[in-house]
Formats: sequence, C-alpha cells, structure tokens
Amino acid sequence: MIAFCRIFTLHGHLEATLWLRPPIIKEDRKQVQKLDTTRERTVLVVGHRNPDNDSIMSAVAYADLKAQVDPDHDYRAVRLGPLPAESAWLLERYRISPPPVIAHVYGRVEDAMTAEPVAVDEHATILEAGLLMRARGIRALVVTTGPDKAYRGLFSNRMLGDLFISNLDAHESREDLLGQEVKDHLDDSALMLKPDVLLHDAKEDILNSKLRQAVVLDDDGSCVGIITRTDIARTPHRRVILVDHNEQSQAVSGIEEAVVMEVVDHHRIGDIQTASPIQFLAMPLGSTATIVALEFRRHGVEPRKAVAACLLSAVLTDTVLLKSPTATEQDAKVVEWLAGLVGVEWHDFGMEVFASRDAAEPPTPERILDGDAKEYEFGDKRALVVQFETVSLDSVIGLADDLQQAMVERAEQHGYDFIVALLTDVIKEGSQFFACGDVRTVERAFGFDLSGGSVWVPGMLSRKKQVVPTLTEHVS
Ligand SMILES: [Mn+2]
Repeated sequence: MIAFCRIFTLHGHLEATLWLRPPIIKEDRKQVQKLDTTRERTVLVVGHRNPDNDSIMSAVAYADLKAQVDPDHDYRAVRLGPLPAESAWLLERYRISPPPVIAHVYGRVEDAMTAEPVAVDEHATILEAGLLMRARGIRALVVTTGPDKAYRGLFSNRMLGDLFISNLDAHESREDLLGQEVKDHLDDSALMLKPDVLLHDAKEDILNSKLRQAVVLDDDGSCVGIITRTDIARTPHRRVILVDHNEQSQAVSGIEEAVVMEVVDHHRIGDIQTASPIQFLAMPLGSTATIVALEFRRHGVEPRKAVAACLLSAVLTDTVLLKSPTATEQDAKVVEWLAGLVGVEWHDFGMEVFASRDAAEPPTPERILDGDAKEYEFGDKRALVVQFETVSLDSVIGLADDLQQAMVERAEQHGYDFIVALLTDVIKEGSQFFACGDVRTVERAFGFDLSGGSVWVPGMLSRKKQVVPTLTEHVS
C-alpha cells in the first residue's frame, strides 16, 4: 500500500489514469507497439532538389548500406525531382527500382494516426461490440459494411453508456438493447480525412470536431486509421538522411519539421541545424558517392554489383571521368575498387554512362540552357553560367548558332548582363566557351577573343573551380 501511494504521488495524475485504464490484453499491446514503431523506423535518404546522378545514386547506395548495418530502421531512398537520363538508364540496366519522388517531409495524418483500428461489421450486436471494446481496452470501434469493409461510422463506449442509461428503467429493454445491431446506433458524423493530408492542415479541424477525432479513409472508403487529439499532440517527425547537400535551400520542403539523422556530403558546410548530435560526414572529395563507397569499406560491407555500379557511375559523372579539378586520389582509388566489383574497365563504363545521357535526350539549345545552369552575381552584374557535358562535342557543335541565339533571348528575358555557356567535351578534356551580352567583360576576365562567337579552351572542365573564381576576381 505504501509503495502504491509513493508511485501515485510521484507520477500524479498520469499514473492514476494508468491504474484506472482497463487492462490491455498482451498480444494487443505488442501489436500497438509494433505499429507505432513502424512509423518511427522509417528513415528517408534524400539528395538535393533538381537531383543529379550523384544525388540519386548516393541515396540509393547509402540506403542499401544502412539497411545492412542497421536492421532496426527502414531506410528508403527518395528523390526530389526527375531522374537524370543517365540515372534512369543505369538503374534500369541493373534492375534497381528508381527512388520514388517525395514532395515534402511535413507530418501527414498517416504518420500520426493509429493504424488498423479495431472494426466490427454493422450487423454485430451491441453486446458483441461492448465485449470487443472491453477485451481490446479501447474506447471506440469502427463500424464497417459489406465484404469490402467500407466505413460506416463509429461506435464508442460513451454511446453505449448513453444507450444504457436511457434504458435503465426497464430490465427487458436493457436485454433488448444488447441484442440490437450497432448499425442502428452508430455515429456517422465523425470527421473524415485522407491519409496524406498534412497534419498542420488537419489539426484545427480535428480539435474543433464534435468527437475530437477523425477517421482516416483511403481512396476505396476503407477506414485505415483513427487520429485523435492525443495523436496530434505528439506529432511524430519524419526522419531523413541528407546526401550530396547540407543547405536548407537545396533540401526537401518541410526539412525544418523533420529530424536530420545524418549528413553525407562533399559541398561547403551550409545551414542545416539539428537538435541532437549527429553523424555529419563532409569530405572535400569529387563526389558524395566516393564517401558512400568509403563508408561501405569502413563497415566491412562489400556492395553488391548493382550498387557498386550505381556508385561508380556517380563518381564518374561528378568528377567528369576523374578529369575534373575536384577529383582526388581518393576518388581514383574508389573508382578502381568499384570497377573491380562491377567487372568493368572504368573509363569504358564512364563513357557509356555519358553516352546514355546524350542518347536519351539529344541536346537542344533549350535543354542546354535549362539544364545545369546556375545564377551568380559578380560585382553589380547578374550572370548565368551554364555547363553541358558531352562525350561527343562534334554532334553538339552544330547547334552553335541556335545556341547563341537562344542565349541572347534568355539574357533579355531574365535581365542577365551576360551568359557564359560551356560545352564540355569530357573526352577531349576541354570546353567550347560561349558568351553573350556584355562579351567585352567576359573577354577581359579570361583573356579570350570571342569575336568568332566561341572559343575552344583546353583543360577547362570545372565551372566551380575554373570559371566562377575568374569571374568573381575580374568582374566588378
Ligand atoms: Mn555531388
């Protein structure tokens, strides 16, 4: 008795509630826990917006590694935009399903609801319904109709109590009541929601609803869950691992509501914040895929062939076949290792990857300008710097006149002071350099003569390291 009192005092109201709650039968408690953790177990592995091959493949491969080293979570690669042509080609070749697109990581109704609520058919008797609620230790049942178990309404212990009280006067009518079917006494006024409705949109509706809860119906009208005030109060957060970026502006919508579990990246350190300490893997290597490959080795896990191929393709696209100034010794070693696992000669493999890009989307001026284009401000000048990588410049160079024309139009439409476009030939290791707008400024910055429209620059492969710094330094 003393022990009981102490517990009661320490835990106050909460403990009292627990003591008074009807017993939950064992199997059910297990099931409830399993369902709760299923939601919390999911960790999304996601690259940046407007994904490139490195973002896609790093997510695919890192989710694969994590699944092997941490069976307690359910790691899923996802993406924030269309698959790059070479990613689509490679994933299909190695029979890996492309990561699904997600629009955001805001909490949804299905993340907070209690899934698979206990249900009875509308022809069940009130006695049966009451016994079921007692056995399961729950306060309400979902009432369904027909073999498809379409949602009909709710039947709660409170409704049962009201019915009982209004029939207290006569013994016969109490007996009669227990034999009646729930369909004549259910409440079909509950708020109905779809599983993918955002929690912050649903919140007010639920709090203002008569029953202070909502039933969650799928497209077929089946009840897949119930969501209550309490569920909302402990809004679960989506869990994410960021690969190939660590800046909010490049991250999935709703990142501020999510829990960032890890970061794997090779860019500058950005502005992602976390509440707890996390593993933050940032290395100045040629690709995120290189870091992911090193993680496989650190864990002593050998990637299966298809995953090794994904990683290899990403190191090779991000480092332009190891020729980019961003490529390091480490990238080269990882490439050799991965090529051995895939059983290919890495350069041939890389050529195929780049060729698949051109084959899937024959380049047009619009495609070049809409592709890998980044806006910059150099001094008081607004500029666009575009890069298009190809394994066969000869086939693209025929577009030169059309490209010039399209660049001029683009600059006028968007008010750029100038546009620089690099058609980079990854085999010849150089770029055909185009400029429009304030061409004099560009010529002075690089010391080029662009009177012929464009110029071939041997060794120019990196916008990040060879073009942007020069413009930053010389244009003011
Ligand atoms: Mn990258």
